[in-house]
Order: sequence, then C-alpha cells, then structure tokens
Amino acid sequence: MRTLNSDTSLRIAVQKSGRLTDKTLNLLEGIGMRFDDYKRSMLVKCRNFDVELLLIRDDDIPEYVEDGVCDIGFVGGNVTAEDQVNVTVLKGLDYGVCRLSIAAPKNGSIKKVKDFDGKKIATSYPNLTRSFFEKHEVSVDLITLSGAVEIAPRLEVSDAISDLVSSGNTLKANGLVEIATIYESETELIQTNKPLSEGKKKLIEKILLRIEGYQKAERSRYIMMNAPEEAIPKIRNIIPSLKSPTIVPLADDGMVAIHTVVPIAKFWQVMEQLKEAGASGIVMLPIESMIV
Ligand code: PRT
Ligand code: ZN
Repeated sequence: MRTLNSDTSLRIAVQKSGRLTDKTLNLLEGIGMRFDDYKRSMLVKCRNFDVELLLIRDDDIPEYVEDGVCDIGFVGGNVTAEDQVNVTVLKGLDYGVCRLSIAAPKNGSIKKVKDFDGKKIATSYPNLTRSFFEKHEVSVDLITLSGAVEIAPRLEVSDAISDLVSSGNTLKANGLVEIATIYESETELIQTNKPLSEGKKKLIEKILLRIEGYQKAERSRYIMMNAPEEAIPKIRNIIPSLKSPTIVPLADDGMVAIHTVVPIAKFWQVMEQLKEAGASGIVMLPIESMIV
C-alpha cells in the first residue's frame, strides 16, 4: 500500500514562466501565502504555510498531479483535457480564459465543420481535435506541431488549424477565421487522486475557501455615500447588497451615510441610479478579501 506522505509539505504545481505565472502567484499571495524569491528556484518553500511550490512547464503539470508528485496544481483546462489525465478538478479560476477553435483561411472553401472532411489540420491539441471531429463524423488528417500553428496554412503545411484563441488577433493577422469552438478553457485548480493525509486535505479545503473569498472580493467593491433619510427606501431597492447596508446618521440634519458592497459588474449602473435617487459623495473602495 502507498504510504501517505503526511510528513511532507503540500506541494503545489505552478507554471514557471508563462501566461498563468503572475496571476497564479498573485492569487496565492492574495490568499495570504508568502514565498521567498521564486524566480531563482524550481522548488520554493512557503514561509507561513506547510506548502511548497514546484515551478514547471504547464504541459508537465497535469501528469505531475496525476502521479502525486504534486498534490494540487494550477493549469489551463485545455492542457488537462488534452492530456486525458486522472485528476480531480477542484475549481475553475476565471483567468487564462481562452478557447480551442478550428480556423481556416478567410477566403478559402472551408466555411463549416463538414467542409473539414479530408483536410489537413495543424494543431498542438491532437486529442481534443480528434475527438471533436469524430463526434461530428468528419474525417481529417491531423498534423501535430508544438508551436507556430497559425502559420501552417500559409506555409502550405496544412489546410486549416486547431489552436487556442483569446482575442482573435493572431488568427486575423494570419488571414484565418474561426469556424467552430472545440473547448472552452480557463485556469483550473486540480488535485491528485492519489491518497492524501488528513492534514493535506484540510489545508486544501482552507486554500479553496480562501480562493473563494479572494475571488468574491475581486469581483466586488465597497461603496460609501451620503443621502437624505427619505431616499433610503429608494437606495435600498437599487443596491443589490449581500446583506442589509450599514446606515449611519450624519451630523447634518436628516442626512445619513450608507455603506455597502456591490458587484463590480453592476457598479457603474448602480452609481448612476444612486445619484438619481439623491445620493452624493459616492466613494468606491477595493476589497482585499471577503468571507460571507
Ligand atoms: O513554457 P510553457 O510550456 O509553460 O508555456 P506555454 O508557452 O505552453 O504556455 P503559455 O504560457 O503561452 O500559455 C499557458 C496557458 O495560458 C495555456 O495553456 C492556456 O490555458 C492559457 N491561454 C490563455 C493561452 C491563451 N490565452 C492564448 N491566447 N495560451 C496561449 N495563447 C496563444 C495561442 O496559442 C495563440 O498563439 O495566443 C495566441 C492567440 O491569442 P489571441 O489573443 O491573438 O487570440
Ligand atoms: Zn506549454
């Protein structure tokens, strides 16, 4: 039987240098973890938790987590899905958002999925691309490339591509148009399915809870405003607050200060409505963390 490595630190896999690195490290620091210089070493001890980071290429993360070399890891869903590993996805993280799409030359004959039949498709994601076309019963010839996929049609290496897209600018610059989406991706926190000690399980739960608090705070703003007392019912209708707003009487007769939390997505709309309802001196503050 495999022994539980309860005497070792919780090991977290993070991309060493790439699109997900800063956001992941900021997130870990945002939930209270402190690390020494992670630029110089592959294995970095956390100063205030029984945690260490293993900084590696993103392609290696799912397998390291599957094998239990790392207990948890932060990696794009696209990589985990392509590698077809046996891990548990604990949480989608709302950054590194992109999609794996099939794209073809703008003025060519490929306009829909069926038009890919018999075509050569360059990709770094052969597994996801193959299963997409199998599902659509379209037979394609896949050419696996490790990079620079978008120039393959111009070099006549392929007729079309299957690649990650976020803004769409790279496709545009290479005269390609998106035909269909194969996979919608975001960064995910994944966990090994190998047995974990109780201590590690508790620590993972704590990390998850803190991430939820951090994400809620990131999506919210604390707002403060002054208003005449008679405007309170109208203002309470406008504010989609988590709980009742705090209402404090001011020295000025008939005036109150109102404090509450609003989702950032609604902030501007709420601001305008509040002003119309009679609020003034509206101040917005970022929130560092939030447990509700
Ligand atoms: O060295 P290592 O192997 O660790 O890094 P990498 O070069 O393989 O990966 P990296 O850092 O480029 O990307 C890491 C992860 O970021 C990916 O696995 C995705 O989960 C996520 N991500 C989000 C993206 C993109 N957006 C993205 N736009 N990964 C790559 N791209 C590339 C895409 O391949 C294409 O070349 O950006 C180009 C398209 O971008 P737009 O904005 O022009 O559409
Ligand atoms: Zn990679």
